[in-house]
Amino acid sequence: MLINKDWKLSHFAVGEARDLDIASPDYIDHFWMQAEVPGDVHSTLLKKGLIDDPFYGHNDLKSKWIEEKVWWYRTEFDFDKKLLERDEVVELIFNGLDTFTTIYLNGLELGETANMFISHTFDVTRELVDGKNILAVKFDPVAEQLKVKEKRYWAGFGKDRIWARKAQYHFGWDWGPQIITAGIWKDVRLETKKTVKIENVFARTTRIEKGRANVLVDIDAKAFKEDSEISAVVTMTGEGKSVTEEKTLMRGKTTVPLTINNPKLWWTHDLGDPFLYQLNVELFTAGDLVDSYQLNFGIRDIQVKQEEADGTTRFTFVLNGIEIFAKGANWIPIDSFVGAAPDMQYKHLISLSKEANMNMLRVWGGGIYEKDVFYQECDRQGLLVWQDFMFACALYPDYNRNFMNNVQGEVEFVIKRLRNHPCIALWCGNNENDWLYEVEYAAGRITTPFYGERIFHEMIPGLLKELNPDRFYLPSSPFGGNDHNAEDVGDRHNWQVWHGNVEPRKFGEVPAQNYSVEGVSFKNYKKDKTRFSSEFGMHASASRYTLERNLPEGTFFWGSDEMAYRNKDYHHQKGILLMEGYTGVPEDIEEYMNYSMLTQAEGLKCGVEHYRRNKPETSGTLIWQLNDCWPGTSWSMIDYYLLPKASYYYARKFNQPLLFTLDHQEEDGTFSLWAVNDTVSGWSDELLLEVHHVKKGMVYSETIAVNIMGNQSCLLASFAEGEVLKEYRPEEVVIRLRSSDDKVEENCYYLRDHKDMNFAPANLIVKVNREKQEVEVSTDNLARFVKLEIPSDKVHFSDNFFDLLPGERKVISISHLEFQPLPFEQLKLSAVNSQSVIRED
Ligand code: BMA
Repeated sequence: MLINKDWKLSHFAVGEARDLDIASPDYIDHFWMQAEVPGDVHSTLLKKGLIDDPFYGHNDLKSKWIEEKVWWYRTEFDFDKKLLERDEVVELIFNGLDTFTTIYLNGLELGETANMFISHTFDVTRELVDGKNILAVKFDPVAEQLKVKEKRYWAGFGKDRIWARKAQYHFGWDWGPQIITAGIWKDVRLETKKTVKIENVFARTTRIEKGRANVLVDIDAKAFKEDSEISAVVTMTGEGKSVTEEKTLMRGKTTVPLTINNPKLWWTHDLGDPFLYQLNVELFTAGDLVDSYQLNFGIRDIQVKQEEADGTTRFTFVLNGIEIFAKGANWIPIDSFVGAAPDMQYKHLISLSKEANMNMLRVWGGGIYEKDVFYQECDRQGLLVWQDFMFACALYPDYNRNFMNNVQGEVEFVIKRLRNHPCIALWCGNNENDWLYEVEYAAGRITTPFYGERIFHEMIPGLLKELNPDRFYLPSSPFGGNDHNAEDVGDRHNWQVWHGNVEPRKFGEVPAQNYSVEGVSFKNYKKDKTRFSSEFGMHASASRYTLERNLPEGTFFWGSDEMAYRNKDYHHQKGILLMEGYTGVPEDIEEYMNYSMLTQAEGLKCGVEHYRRNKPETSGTLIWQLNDCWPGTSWSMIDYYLLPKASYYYARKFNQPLLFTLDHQEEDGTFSLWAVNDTVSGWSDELLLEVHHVKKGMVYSETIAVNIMGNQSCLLASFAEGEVLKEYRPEEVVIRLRSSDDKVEENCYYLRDHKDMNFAPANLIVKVNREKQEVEVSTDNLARFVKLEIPSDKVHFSDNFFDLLPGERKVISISHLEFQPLPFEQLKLSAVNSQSVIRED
């Protein structure tokens, strides 16, 4: 029985009211407002019109008072105690409470909670009454809880947060506002259990051989009556076939082995079908079914290869024996108000990731262990998950027993909750703690021991050994080598680009930053021979719609305070330097939107294609970052309203499993052409190398035979610029690579930075077909970075931010992710070099 309805909400000043009075069944809450559960206080107040949207302008500062109050949730529900059988036990379960609460049922204090990341269960068999029951939850202000804690040592983005087992980004991050939420952020329910309940099921593939797979299912049950004999029936169903095994439990536990003949394996979507079996566990006592549990289960094997036979280091995920190149992005919580975020949003973001040919997402350590829908969708859509534990960019008080007990409970809970998901490829202890500790220590900014070390290097690996021994564990990200961010071992975060870090460095060396055009340039990616690039990226503007919706009137201009407020990163000059090197410095908001998006898109393309050419020495690219938690300016590829930036459309191309890519050497004016094959089959094709003049169209072409094996990157040919340009100037041409039978999407390259190109003005013609929701775009001269905009959230274009070659046309289909009507009359089209746009409806 869900208890998500009829919740009421009110607030008090600290010390204003007596807790037991408010918790009492007699308390009059008629004057309280209705609250939505799951959700949070801010979202409820916003819905009621009691606060202004915290994302608009500087409104987040106006809602700070919310964080200082004591918030109470109360609800009333009916329970028919007469229906309860003698042996039955009733549990009250809170799936998620954010964060410091005290819970009362019918005026009785059940307990306190201090961890947002776990569920809280109470046996309330005796405390429930027949008929009307009153449940009350008090949320203490986070700051009140934390103000008594010492904060003498290093933590990025605010020091208080380290004591709170609450999403760390709530305390502010370099891409999101500081909004400290409170509330019942997941379901609340009552569960009736008879004699026995299933505590946990752990299902895993232990062996895959030709024609069969072995699966073990551990069952952990709790008997409420000592003498009950319990038996388990386990059934695995898939493709119309089932396998069933039965076993008796000993002291509440058993392991049931299943053999699946001709198993259908779980694959990432790019390699096959993410096939899921249904696993059903039923417990019986004396012939009665007493509890059951269902699970979607993928049969698959995943490893991380760290060394080749000859000793060469690697960081390669191996799925069912196939080495894969991981392509994807870092996932941050999808909202500052994550409890109120709809499940649909998750489905969209994961579908969009899949469409962009991503096969891995990293759940980053400063957010939350994601909601169930996230992992279910990744299982279903065939994306792997790199799962961090929720610790980021700080030292954590591992010397404090209460804190460590809290963390231990969390780690155990999370491992058990997530370990059955086939999507989870790796566990990672934290985000950047090990690396940054060492860097900050070397810089003399830290003098303490590495607090937190015991969590990542003792507690978590210890618990994983017991609870999930077969999954790879990385203590931190980045990790491995000298220093932790080294290229030759483990994974690496490339923050030379954007943050200007001077690397490589070695343990003990004083860190340095190079804030210059060259220092932050995305061309630095090409020097990076990392084994696995798990973070790298750069900012781009959010979409026009997103900005206009949240900037107060008169502030939508480049250089306004409001625009600066959207950007939570330190040293805003970094973004300007990056654009200065590639597009030139923007002079107005239009240029800023175009230049920042173009720089991000071309920069990520430069990085990812370089890393892919270096396969398998480099075996993965996780871009920082996929999404946003608010309508801000950040590294995201998709903004808060699910409007993809240019980099997203580029990613669909630079991530495609079969890729033709051009590597331009600026120093000597040569370029080479490569084919990268991430599929397991061989690839025979013809690469068409075409040189197009911005006005005259194709001026050179050549066909190159391609014959490469599966899972390979291969150099095809090298040229001096002059060989293909002939009399044409490099500032006036584009090189297009495509496949003679259109097996791959075409890919365009410019041999000069955007600021040095010499485009001719383009005159565009747009034909809009509203019925088919399509537009056809054509141009005379080359149109660079053709952009379509419609003022709505969740717009889906079949392509956007593309180049149209002289005299060519392209049809784009446009839809809303939730099939809402779109204002086609407000469709805007432009290119960075467009002179005129003629629209024909
Ligand atoms: C890395 C991440 C985040 C941060 C990002 C951009 O350090 O792990 O902490 O938001 O870079 O600076």
